[in-house]
Order: sequence, then structure tokens, then C-alpha cells
Amino acid sequence: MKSVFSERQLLHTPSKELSDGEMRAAVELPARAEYVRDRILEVGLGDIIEPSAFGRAPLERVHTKDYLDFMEGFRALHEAAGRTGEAFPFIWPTHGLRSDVTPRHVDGLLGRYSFDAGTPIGPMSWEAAKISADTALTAAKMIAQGAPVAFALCRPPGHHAMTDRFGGYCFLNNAAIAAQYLRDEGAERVTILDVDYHHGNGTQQIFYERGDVQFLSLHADPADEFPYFLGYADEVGEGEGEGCNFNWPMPLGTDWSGWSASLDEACARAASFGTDTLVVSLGLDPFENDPISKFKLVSDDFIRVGERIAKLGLPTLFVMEGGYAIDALGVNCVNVLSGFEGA
Ligand code: SP5
Ligand code: ZN
Repeated sequence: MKSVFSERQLLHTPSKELSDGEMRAAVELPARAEYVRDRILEVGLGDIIEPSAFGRAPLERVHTKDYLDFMEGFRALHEAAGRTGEAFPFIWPTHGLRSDVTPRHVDGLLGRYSFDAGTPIGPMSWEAAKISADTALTAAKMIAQGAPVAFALCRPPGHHAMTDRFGGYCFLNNAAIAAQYLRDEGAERVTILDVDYHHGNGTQQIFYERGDVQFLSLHADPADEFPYFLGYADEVGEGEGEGCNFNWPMPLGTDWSGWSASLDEACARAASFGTDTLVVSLGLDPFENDPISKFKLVSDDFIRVGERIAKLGLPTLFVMEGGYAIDALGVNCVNVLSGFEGA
């Protein structure tokens, strides 16, 4: 299968993040993508293509213009405030504060356009995020033109990004942008299957009232894990989207037996929806040695993930999300892709 990737996605270089009451070394590092790229070349999975530039139009199908303007203008505002490194949001317009005002200062805007303090944003983050979205779009175009499968080596990741807020290491929702693009190019019923350890709150929010894009997510119970405030089993969609959103929250410590039972149920949902195109939000953080996660999948389990998804017999776009066990990331990611191809 073909993959899409650009070294410009490495320009976002977070150094630290707020974790356990301390500033710790960031985990969403450029090397993540390099390990996956190197493994693709090592096993000869297929060509790696450079993304082409799609411009703002496909981003505006998912994100608000004011959010994209903020992201584009962030670097200038940040530097005007006398800063050159990374920034962290630290105040949000929660209940009791005004959400109908747009501050002028970059720190106010950071709060307006984010939902957590765990996502460092630096001068080059927008550039890298934009290319990451182009990577998803370039791979989606291959599917729209008839390829049975394609892999978007996205980094930074996307599934936590909402219509108008970044967070969870995500700035642009690559999978959502690709799914919307596929709809606009003729797909009738798209399913997004999210296997990242964390609930894909951004993707769920974006499509929550949509009957044409189904969202299925397997993840750690948000009562115990980030993003805490979305991803529960009673969230089933609203309006046109009622019955098109399904969550499988699972206990910390879940291994292949429990996880694969949820995967089987999700695949049954994908089939019964009448899906014609599948987008997989491919997080590799359910891995047993992931430094921030508490599931127990082993490297060989990822081969079976690919095999199970292939059984659906759908045109499938894989979009990389999380996964922080850096030295195992290449093997685990490519195991899913080879499992899919070999099935
Ligand atoms: C795309 C993706 O996987 N985003 C994940 C964002 C998770 N951010 C919160 C991380 C908190 C980590 N705390 C770890 C404590 C370990 N002792
Ligand atoms: Zn994750």
C-alpha cells in the first residue's frame, strides 16, 4: 500500500508538557513519525508519497474560520508578546466567565481556542499541523480515486481537535477532514473507526449530529482517563446523528481478549451502517509498553487488528493518531498495515 508523509510534519517540536504536577519531557515527538517511516521502508510496505497542498477549503469544512485564523496568526501574536518558544493555554471561558468575547492577548486567545493545558504550541506547530492534514487529504484522494487502501502518516495527530479548539496534542482533525473530503468526493456513508487508547472527542463532536458519518471509538473509560469529559457509552449521537455514534469505554488493564471483543462489535456496527468508505483513526497507544497508557495489547495483536478490519472488505484510509512507545511504534503501526494487506 502507499503511504503519505512529509518531513515538514517534523517542524512541530514540543519539548515539555504538564503531567503529574510537573513539567515533563513531551511525548508527542517528531521521532514518532520517523520510526514509522523507517519501518515502512524496512519491510518494503510500499512507496511513500509527498503530500500535495489542498489549501484552506477542506479544513473549513470541519473547523471554523476564526479558529483557523487564530492558528494561522498564532506565531505573529506569540512573538509580539515577546516569546519564541512554546506556549501553554492556562485559562478557559468556563461556566461563570464570558464565552461571548474574543480577547486580544494571545493568552486569552489560547484559552478561547483550546481545551487543555497539555498541548504545547510553538512557532512551527501550525505549519506542521497543516502539512499533517494535507497528508490525510492526499491519502484520502487516493481512496477517492479507487485505491483499496492508503496510509496517512499524520503527525501531529488529530482526533482530539474539535471544530474550534486544539488539545490532546492535536490541532487539526486529520481523520475528520479526510472523512468530510471523502463525502464531498462521492462517498455516501463513511465510518470512522477510532482505535486510539484515548476517546476521539474531537471527531465525535464534529460529526455528532450527522447521519452520514458514523463514529465508533474504542478507548479507556473516560471516568479514569483523558479526555475525562467525553467518550461515555450513553453518547449515541443527536438529531440526524442519533444512532450514528458508539463508544466502547474499557477498564484500565484491558488486554486483547477484552479489546478484540469490542473491536468485533464495532466492526459489526460498521457493516450494518452500510458503510462504503472506512477511515481508521490509528492510535498505537493501546500497546502494553506505552508510557502514558494502561492497555495491554502486544505487538502481534496489532497484526490481528489489521486482519479484522480487512474482513470488512471496505476501501480503507488509515490515519495515524497517538502512540508514544517510540521505539516500538514503527513495528506496531506497520503490523496493522501488513495485517490488513495480508488478510
Ligand atoms: C493523540 C493522543 O493520543 N493524545 C493523548 C493526549 C493525552 N494527554 C494527557 C496525557 C496525560 C499523561 N499523564 C501520564 C501520567 C503518567 N504517569
Ligand atoms: Zn491516544
